[in-house]
Amino acid sequence: MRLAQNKINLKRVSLGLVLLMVAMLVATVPTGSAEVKAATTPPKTGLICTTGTSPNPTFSLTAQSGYITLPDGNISFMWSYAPTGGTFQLPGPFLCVNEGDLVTIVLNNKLPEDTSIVIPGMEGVMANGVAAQPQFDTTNTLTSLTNVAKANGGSITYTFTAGMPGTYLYESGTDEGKQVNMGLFGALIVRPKATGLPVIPGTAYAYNRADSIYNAGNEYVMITSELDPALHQAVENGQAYDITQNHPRYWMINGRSFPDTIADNGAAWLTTQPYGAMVHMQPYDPSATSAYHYPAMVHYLNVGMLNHPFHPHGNHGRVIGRDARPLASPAGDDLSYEKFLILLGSGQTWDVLYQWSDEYHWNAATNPIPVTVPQLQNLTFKGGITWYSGSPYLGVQDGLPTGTTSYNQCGEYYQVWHSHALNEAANYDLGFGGMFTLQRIDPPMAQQVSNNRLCN
Ligand SMILES: [Cu+2]
Repeated sequence: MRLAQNKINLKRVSLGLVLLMVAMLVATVPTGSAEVKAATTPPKTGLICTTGTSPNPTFSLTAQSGYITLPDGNISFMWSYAPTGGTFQLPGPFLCVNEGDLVTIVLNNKLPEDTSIVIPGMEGVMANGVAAQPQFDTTNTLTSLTNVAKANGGSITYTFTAGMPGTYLYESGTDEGKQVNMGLFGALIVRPKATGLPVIPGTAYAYNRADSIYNAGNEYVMITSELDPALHQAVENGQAYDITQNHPRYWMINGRSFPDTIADNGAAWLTTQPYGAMVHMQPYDPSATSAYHYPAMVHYLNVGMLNHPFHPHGNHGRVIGRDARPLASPAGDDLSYEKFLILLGSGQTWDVLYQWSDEYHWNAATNPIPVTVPQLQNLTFKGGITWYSGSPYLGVQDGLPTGTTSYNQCGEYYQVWHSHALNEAANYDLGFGGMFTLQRIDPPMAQQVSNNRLCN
């Protein structure tokens, strides 16, 4: 009976995978439409790409106002880039294009002031057919880093060839201190041609290098930003605001603050904040045919004004790219490096690979952890809620105190992943919150099956 149940569950899993693959195919099949397209059924975690029709993808974005919610119940007025004809969202859509594509971004402006888009590191950008360039007023004062869409209904068309693969910010180039803080930012990922590199099902490459391979089902974006509610209130009410007095109170990943960061993509109560930030993995699998033989990919982008020391607990990462350039010597030597805590500088992007190895293979029967496990009440509970399985062993669920609500599904582990500037791990000075998410490690599939308890 248990075996039969396993088979049914596994079938469900494979059917789910097939449906997901079909959905991905549908999302990437060229339709000739110039409109922004996104997958209709988003995965619970991980990157949701908005794609166009390669080799000439066109994206239409509208700079407009809207609202987001914060975990403490506050609501903030925002500006952001919505898909034209779609609903307001923060951040702007994550645009994915291929190396060599001729990319068009049409920017429509519903804001009461001029705005624009810059893509730091992208070369040869044209605006309405001429080279994009900084703008000056009649007194020769800089008014924008690039050509603008005029206030209240203007539009502008940017075009460029996506020349170098990697991770790019796109953001306002006009009055950035104000406009980027208001939420005018998003991510652009340029996929490499990967010509001549081995084609391995379930994997992808971040750069034109064999050592940039990763598990394509485990790809994540984390855009970090800060929010000072005083700025947002002033803009909403048409009042003055002194940017030199900027004092962030909310700290965000992908437009959300913890604990909203660990909610699924498309969580129902976060209608204008579609992107989660939980990193969901399984342990390294020595079999080269398993997706978990390959690391997860995390694209970090820091669009804020401050630097953030960032790390997951208990897990080094391998830095393979910075600012959309692979870490390689001119001769092509691998210059990637392992790092526990990385410092996300303002305006930087980092491409980092993560692999979780079950290093010590702790097992209650055959290889017990050589410490006395603390009393349960002293472990990870808050308000009678826990993500702890009741056991320190991966894939094992054990008793929890009476009255505890557990969100543990299958004996999985959770580790924090956050800005180590701990004032940023807060919502309006109240911790924990803010620039903070979780890494979730599920037991290997074979263990899930033998436990007769599949994670999802
Ligand atoms: Cu930490």
